[in-house]
Amino acid sequence: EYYSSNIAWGSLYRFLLVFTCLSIYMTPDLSTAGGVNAWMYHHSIDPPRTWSSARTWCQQRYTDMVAIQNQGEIAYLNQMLPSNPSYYWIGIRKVAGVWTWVGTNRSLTPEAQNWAVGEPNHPLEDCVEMYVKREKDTAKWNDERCNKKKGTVCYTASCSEGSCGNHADCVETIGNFTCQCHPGFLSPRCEEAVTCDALSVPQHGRLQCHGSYGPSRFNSSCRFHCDLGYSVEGPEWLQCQASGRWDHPAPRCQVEQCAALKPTSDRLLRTCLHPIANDSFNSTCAFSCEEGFELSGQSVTICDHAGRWTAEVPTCSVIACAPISPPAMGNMTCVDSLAPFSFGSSCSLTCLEGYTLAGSHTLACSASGQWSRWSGQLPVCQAVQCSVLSAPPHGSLSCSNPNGEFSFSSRCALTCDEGFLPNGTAHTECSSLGSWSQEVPRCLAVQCSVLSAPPHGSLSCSNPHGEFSFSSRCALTCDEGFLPNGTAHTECSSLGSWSQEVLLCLAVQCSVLSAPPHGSLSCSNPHGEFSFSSRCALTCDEGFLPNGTAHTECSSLGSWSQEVPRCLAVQCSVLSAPPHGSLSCSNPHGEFSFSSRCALTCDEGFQPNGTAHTECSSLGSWSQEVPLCLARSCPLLVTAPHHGWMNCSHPHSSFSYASHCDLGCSEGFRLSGTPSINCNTSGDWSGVMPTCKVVQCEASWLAGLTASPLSLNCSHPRGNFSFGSRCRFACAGAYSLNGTEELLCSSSGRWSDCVPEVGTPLWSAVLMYSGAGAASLAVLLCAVGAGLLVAKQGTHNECV
Ligand SMILES: *[C@@H]1O[C@H](CO)[C@@H](O)[C@H](O)[C@H]1NC(C)=O
Ligand SMILES: *[C@@H]1O[C@H](CO)[C@@H](O)[C@H](O)[C@H]1NC(C)=O
Ligand SMILES: *[C@@H]1O[C@H](CO)[C@@H](O)[C@H](O)[C@H]1NC(C)=O
Ligand SMILES: *[C@@H]1O[C@H](CO)[C@@H](O)[C@H](O)[C@H]1NC(C)=O
Ligand SMILES: *[C@@H]1O[C@H](CO)[C@@H](O)[C@H](O)[C@H]1NC(C)=O
Ligand SMILES: *[C@@H]1O[C@H](CO)[C@@H](O)[C@H](O)[C@H]1NC(C)=O
Ligand SMILES: CC(=O)N[C@H]1CO[C@H](CO)[C@@H](O)[C@@H]1O
Repeated sequence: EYYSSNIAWGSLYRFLLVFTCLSIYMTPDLSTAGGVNAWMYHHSIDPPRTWSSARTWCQQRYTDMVAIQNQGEIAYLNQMLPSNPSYYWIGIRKVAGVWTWVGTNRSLTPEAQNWAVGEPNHPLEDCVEMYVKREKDTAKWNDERCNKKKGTVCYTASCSEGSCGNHADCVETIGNFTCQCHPGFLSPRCEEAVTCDALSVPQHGRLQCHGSYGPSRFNSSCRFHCDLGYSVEGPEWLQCQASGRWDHPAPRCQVEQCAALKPTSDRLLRTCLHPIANDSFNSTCAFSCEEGFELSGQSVTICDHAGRWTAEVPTCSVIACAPISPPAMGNMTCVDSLAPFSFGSSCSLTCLEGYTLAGSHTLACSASGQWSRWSGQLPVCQAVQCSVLSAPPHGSLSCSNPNGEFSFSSRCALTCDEGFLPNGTAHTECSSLGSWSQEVPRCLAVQCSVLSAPPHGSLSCSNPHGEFSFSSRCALTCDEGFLPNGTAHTECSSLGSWSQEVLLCLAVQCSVLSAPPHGSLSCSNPHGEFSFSSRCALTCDEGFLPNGTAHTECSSLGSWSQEVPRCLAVQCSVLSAPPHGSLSCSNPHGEFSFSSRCALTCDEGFQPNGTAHTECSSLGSWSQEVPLCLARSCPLLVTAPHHGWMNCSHPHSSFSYASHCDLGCSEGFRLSGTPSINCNTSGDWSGVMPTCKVVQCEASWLAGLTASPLSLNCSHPRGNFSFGSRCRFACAGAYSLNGTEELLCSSSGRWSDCVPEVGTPLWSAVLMYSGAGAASLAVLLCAVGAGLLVAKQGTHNECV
């Protein structure tokens, strides 16, 4: 701003007109394009004033102390002001250590400085005077103490608020002002902003503009943006300058550039695509290595939108195979084209004498090997092999194998199982040529003596290892009826001896037989007494018989075909005593057997009907039969008693021992004699036959009847006044019968009713007439009858 102002002052200088308080009116020597200027100065030298009072004086009357801003003005003032020995204060002083125009409050610029030689020169001299019309250093400035008193120079301003627009400074001229436009604005009132050329939108980018005075006007600014992967080449911001030009040329959008890729190895292969430009945004490079080398790092890198590669360039290093060492018992020689045990290395392998190489003789380190990238597995040096030995049957091999099984210098020893012996040298060794020093012998079974079968026997042998050899087992089988004497088995031991030297067959033995009582044995013994096939026959004494087969034979199992029977006495039939008898027997050889004798005894009342003795003969028959015991007979009873009955029972037979007869009489008769008789043991009846007599009724009452009017008419079919007798009564004269008309003698010997009396109609007369005799008699008779009845029956008292 000051710069601009300074320029304006420089251009205006020659056109200034100056007035003074002394009415010195200076007509400008030139008229200007800026119009009429009217800048008025006023000065006063009397009284002299201090700097502060000088300023107060100016400010009270005019605008302010003079502000000198260029050399032209200085020269003019020097010329126009009258000479004053104390010179003149000007409107500049030190404020806070800085020389400042007090009117405009602007610092003194170096261009505007007008110091006399050697000035300013004192720290305490804060105000400035001007040497007007001085001989030396005329019109120059000097610092002075502010309380010194000097002439006063003032000025009057023409500018007022609103004289110019907002974009201009109002510049005093003589009696007038002029609008001094701020940069970027145009006259006359400086309200129009300068215009710049319109900017065009960049390729691969866009534009953002902003201006407070309109697009592309002064002070408008534009910002450039570029698409992803592009960057602004040049200033990002452009501003329209007061000169009407942009402060910078318009930038371009430049694709982001990545640094050129530097190869890390001459084995590295690269393939790149550059869709936009070389090594720039979106460029893609793929890496690989030559054969035998391997990539370490990313195989692809891309130039990103910020111009950076996404990955560093990878490196190629030679492929290394695993280090290998020569096999045991071998040597190795390697040739390396690049590095030890690396791609291109080749190793050849050999074995020491006596060993053969198993596997490849040469191993190459390749890029695609299978085992640790070698072309093959590491070979081994194997000892020379002999044939595989196997132990013969019944033997076992124990080998020492310093170089592996059945290999060079292996030594094997044969050990035969127990009972076996090797048929040759038991040791062999694998030679350096791969052959055994000798064959492995066989293990042969130990031999025992030859066995032959004994008489009555045969041998069957199992020979697992040959006839009559170790562990042969022979079993003796004896013919039927023979048994081995002791063990039947023998076995050939591992020492060549039989466990049992002699085998024999002996006949089977049956138990010793002895003859039973009453018998004798006779035997035939082809193989010894009571042995297999011995036969024995039993003979019994007379009257005795064997109770089974009399012959027996010793079987092959050692048992008799049957037991020797006993000799039993000949048996007669079993006798039993007849009824009512008992037998008593003597049995020297058993009941009812040969020579048994039996005698019959009959019970009392019985007697045998034959010979009572019999004997069992040797033929088994009784000398005679046993008789019967018959009951003794009593005399035959033919008839029962007259008017009676006989009831006989006969336990044995009719009218014999124990027969019993009950005897009785018919109704109305009574027994005279014993009511029963028995037939006793001696055949006699126990008593004589009784008789039956008719029952008698009482007839003593008859005597009383002779003096009574009763009539009595009796009939006696079985005897006088006995069972069945009937008596009828009747009364004579005027007498009536008082009672039954008829009496009947019952079978029990009682009358059927009481004896009647003579009737009562005449009773008193009768009584008086004939006395009490008849009546007393009748009462007596009835009393007698009743007494009899009472005696016989106990309840019959109807006549009492
Ligand atoms: C003062 O200046 C203005 C414009 O600069 C002009 O229009 C005017 O006439 C001048 N006045 C005088 C008295 O010269
Ligand atoms: C003059 O300017 C200074 C700084 O530039 C400021 O501090 C001071 O207040 C100003 N004085 C007046 C009267 O404007
Ligand atoms: C120009 O623009 C800047 C920033 O936009 C602003 O600070 C400045 O005051 C402006 N100048 C003018 C003269 O308008
Ligand atoms: C860059 O590559 C991306 C992905 O391939 C694609 O989308 C984009 O359009 C490319 N940009 C340019 C400028 O070619
Ligand atoms: C004979 O006696 C038997 C037995 O004592 C008896 O049962 C039977 O009735 C009697 N006979 C006569 C006619 O009395
Ligand atoms: C019959 O005899 C009974 C007694 O002996 C006597 O009581 C009764 O009076 C007699 N009757 C007549 C009619 O006499
Ligand atoms: C004496 C008397 O009169 N007797 C008689 C008994 O009864 C019989 C028959 O009833 C007669 O013939 C008797 O004359």
